[in-house]
Amino acid sequence: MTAQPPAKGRFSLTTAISYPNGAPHIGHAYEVIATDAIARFHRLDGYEVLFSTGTDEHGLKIQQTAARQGTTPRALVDAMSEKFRHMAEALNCSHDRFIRTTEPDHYAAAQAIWARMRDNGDIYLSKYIGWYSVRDEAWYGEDETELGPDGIRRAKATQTPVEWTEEENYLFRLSAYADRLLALYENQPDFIGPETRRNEVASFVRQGLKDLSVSRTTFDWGVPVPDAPGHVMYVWVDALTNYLTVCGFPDEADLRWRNWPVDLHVIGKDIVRFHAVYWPAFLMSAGLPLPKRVFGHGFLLSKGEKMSKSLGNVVDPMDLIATYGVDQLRYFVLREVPFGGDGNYSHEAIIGRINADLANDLGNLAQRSLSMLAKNCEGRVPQPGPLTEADRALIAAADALPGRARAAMADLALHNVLADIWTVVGDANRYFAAEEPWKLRKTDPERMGTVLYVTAETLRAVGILVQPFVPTAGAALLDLLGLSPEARMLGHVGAENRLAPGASLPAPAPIFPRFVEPDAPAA
Ligand code: ME8
Repeated sequence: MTAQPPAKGRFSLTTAISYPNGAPHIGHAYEVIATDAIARFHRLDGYEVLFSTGTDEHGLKIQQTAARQGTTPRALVDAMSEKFRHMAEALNCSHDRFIRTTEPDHYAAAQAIWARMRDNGDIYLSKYIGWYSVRDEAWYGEDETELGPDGIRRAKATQTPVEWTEEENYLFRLSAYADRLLALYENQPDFIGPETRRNEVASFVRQGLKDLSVSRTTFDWGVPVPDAPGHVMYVWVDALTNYLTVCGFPDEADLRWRNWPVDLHVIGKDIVRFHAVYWPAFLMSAGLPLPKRVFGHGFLLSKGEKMSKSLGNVVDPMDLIATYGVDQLRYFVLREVPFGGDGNYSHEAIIGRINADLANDLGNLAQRSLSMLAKNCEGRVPQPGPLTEADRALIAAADALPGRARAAMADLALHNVLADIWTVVGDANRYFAAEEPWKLRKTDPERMGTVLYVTAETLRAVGILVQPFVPTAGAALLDLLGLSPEARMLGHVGAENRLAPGASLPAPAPIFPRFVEPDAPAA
C-alpha cells in the first residue's frame, strides 16, 4: 500500500451565499468553481477541509421580487435555492454544506451573534435616515449617491437606484471600530486581497465610519431581532452570520467549531466592504476571532459587458455545462481569468482553450503515449533504462510542480497553478516529439520504453495536479495510469512513488475530446 503523506491540519473556506431572487448566472458559477478548486487543492495536499456555499434568502429584494411575481418569499426561495444547489452539484462542487439562511440553525446563530453585539453595548435604537439600494441591500451616504439625468438617484459605485428611507431602527456602533479595523489591515496585510481591494477598503474606513442600521421594521421577511417585536435583522447581519452557522455557532462544543475562524472567504469584488468592514466589526463586537482572509475575485463579463437581465446577456451556467462539459468550463474560467481580475467569456475563447490546451496538449499526449504503451509494451509500465539529460530535465520539472503549485496557491493565483502545469505539458510534448519513440520501436526498443516511462511518469504528476481543476478528467487520466485511489495526493508526486515497471495498465481511452461545432460539416 502506498505511504500516505502526513496530514496538514485544517483549512476552512466559503463562497459568498447568493441571492436566490433569480436563477444563477455565470458569475455565481465562477465563484463556486474557483472556491471548489481551492478546497480540492487543500484536500489533495492533506488538509482536512470544511467548505460551504449556499443561498442568502431574506431581505427586501427577495420580498419585492416575490411580490412582483405574485408569489410568497418562501415559495420563491424554495424554488430558486434549488437551482443554485443543482448548479453547484452540476459543477462538481465538493462543498460540505449548502446552507440556506432560512434554516433553523441559522436563525439560532444570527440571533446569538445579535445578542452578543447588543450585550457588548454596540446596538442601540435610533431613527435612521438615509439612502437605501434594494438591489445592493446596502445603505449609502448622500455623497455616495448621485442624481442621474433621468431624475433617478443612484449609488455611484453600483449605479443601482436608491430610495430615501426614514425608519426607527437598531443601529450598530460601527463608528467605534474604525481604528481597530485600520489596525487590522495594517497588521494583517493578507486580510484583504487582492491589494487593490485592500487599498479601497482602507481608504473608505479612513474617511470615518457612520453607525450602521441593522434592523428593519417596514417588512418582515428576515430573522426576527431577539426581544424586539416588529424588527427583522438587516439582511447583511443575517447573511454574514452564515459563516458561523456552518461552524456550529453558537454551540462552541460542536465539533465543527474547530473550523472557526475560517481561513478564507471567497467573494466578488462588489461585496468586499461588507466582508472586510462590517463583518470583522461585528465579530470584534461579539468577541469572536476574525476570518484569516477575504479575497475579492473579479467579475466575469460577457464580452466585456457586465451581465444583467436588462442587457439580455445573462449566461445560464447549465447551458454552458451542457455545451462544453463541466471540466472544460472549470478549466476555461480558471485558466483564462487571472484570479482577482475581471475576465471575459466568449464562445470563441472557450473552444480555443478546449481544443488547444485540453484536447491537443494534454489529451493527445496522453492518448498517443498510452496507446504506444498498450501496443508495444503489452499494456504494462515499461522498465526504464539509463536516463538521459532530457529525461531527467522533464522528470525534474514534473517533480517540481507541487512546490510551485503550493506557492501559487498561497497567493490564490489559480491561473498560475494551471499555467505551471501546462508548461510541463508543453515540455512533455516537445520531449515526445524530439525523442520520436515511434521510430525507436524498431531501432532501440529499450530506449522507447524509457521515453514512454518518462512520459507516463510526467503524466502521473500532471494528472495528480489537475484534479482540483478538472476532477473528472484528472481521475480518468490517473485511472489510465493504473494509479490506486490512495496514491493520488500531491505528496505522491516525486521519486518515492514512481510508476512501478511491469504494472499492467487499462486500455487507453480519450480524456478530452475536441470541441466540434454542432453545425460543422462532418470531417
Ligand atoms: O452579493 N462575476 O449575492 P449575489 C463574478 N447575497 N462574480 C459575480 C458576478 C459576476 N458577473 N456577479 C455576482 C450577494 N458575483 C450576497 C452575498 S455573502 C454573506 C452575501 C458574485 O447573488 C458576487 O460578487 O448578488 C458574490 O460574491 C456572489 O456572486 C453572489 O452574488
